[in-house]
Amino acid sequence: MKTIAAQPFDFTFDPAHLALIVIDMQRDFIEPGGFGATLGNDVSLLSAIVPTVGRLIETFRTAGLPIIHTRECHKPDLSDCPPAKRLRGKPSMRIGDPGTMGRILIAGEPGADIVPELAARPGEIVLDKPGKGAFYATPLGEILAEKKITHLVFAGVTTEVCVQTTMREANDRGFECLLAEDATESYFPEFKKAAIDMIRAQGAIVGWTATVDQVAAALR
Ligand code: C5J
Repeated sequence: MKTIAAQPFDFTFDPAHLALIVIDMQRDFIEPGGFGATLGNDVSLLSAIVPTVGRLIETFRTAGLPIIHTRECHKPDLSDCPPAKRLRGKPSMRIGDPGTMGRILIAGEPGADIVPELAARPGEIVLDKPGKGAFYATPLGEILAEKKITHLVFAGVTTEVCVQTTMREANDRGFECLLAEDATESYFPEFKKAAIDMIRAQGAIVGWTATVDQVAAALR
């Protein structure tokens, strides 16, 4: 067994049952001209964590542990995109519209891909998901069961939307979950802080948080 010096208390796990889930580190959220930018967000906040997420991924690669990357995107015919999602708000471009990196949030388009610095390596799983949570309408649950995973480390964007939703889904399914707090980011710093506080409040009601250095120290 190994232990990460986490908050609100130590996170103890068997490395044979640990996996990393990297949520939506896609060009559409992180680069100018993508979905995040069409919603009026400052994407530079998110691009700043790319090296830290890369360090966490390398830690798991070195330890030989499973890595799952997710991408929020939709089929080209939008059959998996509820109209409520596409039509809500007043973005400058909607899901499926042609943007500078191809059609916004559409599978197979350049903008839907993971930023090149964090591209998946052979053997790593890349899961396309139509929702905020990575368990909804994907085989994630079956993949984790097949690999006998019980403990999950999370990274990616955005903290309070797809990361927190997936962590809550995982928590409800019985996984022990830890968020790498410097390998996740929000367009709204106050939302990131609130999400981290919520996750570890009430005796880790959703899960634990720790820095990438703390995770790496335990896996070395
Ligand atoms: C959002 C995400 N924010 N990956 N998606 O719409 O958090």
